Amino acid sequence: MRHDWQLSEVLALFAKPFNDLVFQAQTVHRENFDANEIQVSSLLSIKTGSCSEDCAYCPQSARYDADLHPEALLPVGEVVEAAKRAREQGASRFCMGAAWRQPKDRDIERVVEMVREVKSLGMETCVTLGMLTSEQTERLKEGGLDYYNHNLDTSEDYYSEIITTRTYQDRLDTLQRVREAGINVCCGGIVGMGESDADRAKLLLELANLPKHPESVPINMLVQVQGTPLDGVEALDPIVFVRTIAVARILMPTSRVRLSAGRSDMSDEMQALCFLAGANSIFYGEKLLTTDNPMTSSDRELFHRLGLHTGGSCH
Ligand code: SAM
Ligand code: DTB
Ligand code: SF4
Repeated sequence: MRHDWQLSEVLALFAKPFNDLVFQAQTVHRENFDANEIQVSSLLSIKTGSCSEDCAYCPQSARYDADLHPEALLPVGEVVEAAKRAREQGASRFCMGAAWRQPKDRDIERVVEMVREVKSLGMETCVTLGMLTSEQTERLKEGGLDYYNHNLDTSEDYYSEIITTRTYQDRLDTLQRVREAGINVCCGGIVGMGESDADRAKLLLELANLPKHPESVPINMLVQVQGTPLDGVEALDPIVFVRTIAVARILMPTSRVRLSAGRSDMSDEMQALCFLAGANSIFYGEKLLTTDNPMTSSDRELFHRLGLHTGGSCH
C-alpha cells in the first residue's frame, strides 16, 4: 500500500478524462471489494448543540444562530432503543456523535456504557466526540469500541478559513492516539465549502499519506444550514464530487469510502455514479446528526434498482 503520494500525482488523477478516472477507480475497487456490496451505518446525535467550537459548516456551534434544540448527553437506554431501531432497518454499524470540543472523563464513562450496550446487540460501534486524551482512547478501547470518527475536514491550507478554535495538528494528534489504542480510524472531510481543487487534492493526499490509511473515509458534501457562515456558499459541481470519490478510492484501495452527508440533495443517478467511482458505504437512516438524510425506504429501493446488497462487516 502506498503512503508516499505526491501532490502532482493526485492533481493528475483529478485532471484525467472522467471516463478514464472512473474506470481506474472501479478497477481498483473490484480488486479489493465485492463491487455490488455496500456497508450501511446509522447515526445518532447523543449530545446536540451548544458546542464551543467555531466550525463554519456546523449548525451545532453555539456561535451561530441555526434553528436547533440543544440536548444534553442522552440516557444510555434511549441510545440503545435507537440502535435497535437502526438494526431492524438493516444497519450494521451504529455511530454516535456528540457536539463537544473534547469529552470530560465522566462523559466518557457514559459513552463507554453506550458502546458496551450497542455492541451487545451485535452491531459495530463508532463514536465521534472531538479531541481525546490517551486515557480516553484506552477507556473506549476497553469498552469494545470498533471505530472512532474524527475528520480532517479540509486541507491544512484551507483549514483556518473554516475553524479557528483548534488546529490541524490537534486533529492529527487525536488520530494518532486513536490508532495507538488499536481502534479503527474513520477519517475524511467535507467538500463544497468554497475550497479550491488543490485543497481537495491536499485533503486526500493527507489522508492517503497517514502512516496507515483510515479504515473508513467519509466524504461529506457540505449540508448548507441557515445561520451558519457557510450557508449560501457556491455549490460544488457534482462531477467534481464524483471525481473526489474516485480519487479517494484510488489512493486508499482497501478503505471503505463513504458517500456521507449531502445525499438528500443528490439525484439517484449521481449516487449511482459515486458507487461506480468506488464509494461502498453510506449513512443510512432518516437523520444524519441534526439534518435530514434520505428515507430508508427510498435507499432500499435505490439499492434494489442498482442490485446492491448490504452485508460485509469488514471496515
Ligand atoms: N464535535 C465532534 C467533532 O467535530 O470532532 C464530533 C461531531 S462533528 C458534527 C462530526 C463531523 O460532522 C465534522 O467533523 C464534520 O466533518 C461533519 N459535519 C458537521 N456539519 C456538517 C455539515 N453541515 N455538512 C457536512 N458535514 C458536516
Ligand atoms: C461524518 O463524516 N459525517 C457525519 C459523521 N461523520 C458524524 C456527520 C454529518 C453531519 C451533517 C450535519 C448534521 O446533520 O448535523
Ligand atoms: Fe462542535 Fe463538532 Fe460542530 Fe465543530 S463540528 S462545532 S466541534 S459539533
